Amino acid sequence: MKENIARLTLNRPEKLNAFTRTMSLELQDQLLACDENDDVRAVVLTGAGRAFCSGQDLSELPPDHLPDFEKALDEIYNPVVRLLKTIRNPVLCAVNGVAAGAGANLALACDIVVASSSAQFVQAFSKIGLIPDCAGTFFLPRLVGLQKATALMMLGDKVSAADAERMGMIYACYDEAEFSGKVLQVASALGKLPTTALILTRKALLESFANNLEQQLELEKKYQHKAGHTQDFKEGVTAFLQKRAPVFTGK
Ligand code: T3D
Repeated sequence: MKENIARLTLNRPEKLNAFTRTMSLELQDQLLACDENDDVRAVVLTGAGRAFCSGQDLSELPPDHLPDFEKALDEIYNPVVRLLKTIRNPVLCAVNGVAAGAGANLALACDIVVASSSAQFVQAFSKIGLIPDCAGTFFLPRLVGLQKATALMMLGDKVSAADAERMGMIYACYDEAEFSGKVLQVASALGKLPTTALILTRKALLESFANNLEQQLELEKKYQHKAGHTQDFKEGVTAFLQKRAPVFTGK
């Protein structure tokens, strides 16, 4: 860990980091460890080699020996998405290369997604007769709208990182040459911000999907009360009045 940032790397580059049960269990352990470690203020999720993640390892799905899909989602994918949305650290996804199937949707479940200009996003599921999972049907239409999401998911088009940025699927696309520097810059910024306020922001945004205006106003009141009682709030206002940069501790 450097500068309070934990870096988690999907690491099976020879298979474009295709997702396996073992990889999921390791990722779940690592995310939990970040959640429990007060020194971690931001998490970066990325892939080794030329890909971010090519989705489910298809060699683990022999067509003549069908797996229990419900069990697989219960144990391999859904726990990861839940952790990404509940751990006490903001998660930056650094999509270094192709992100396909569950790999694309794993990225979209992170708080902020940036990608290298060489990356592509592919909703590959329809090509093999499956439906998009890993919460893709939840996040993608909310990011790009129902029409684009439907077309991308039905047709399985490859979307370049630049187009993904243009359509609001991701926060930013950076030139390959400057990608790692930019990732570090965004991660460092996240690691220095008031962590509790960031996590309450994530919760408020997520819950807004199920709330009406009145419920959301009440929820903002509740979370603002929490944020307003952190040391970081005191520090933020004090620093502003003293005309200096704040030093947030995440407390
Ligand atoms: O219950 C459940 O578990 C269901 C859950 C499903 C969730 C899903 O994620 S379903 C979707 C699964 N993913 C895919 O269908 C994507 C398959 N891969 C591709 O379409 C392409 O590989 C890519 C678009 C990602 C990249 O293309 P390209 O041309 O850059 O690379 P490549 O040559 O196709 O792949 C390189 C190697 O990686 C190759 O192996 P080889 O020939 O060099 O030995 C290829 O077979 C391997 N690979 C790529 N993706 C996967 C994979 N091996 C296993 N599983 C993969 N998903």
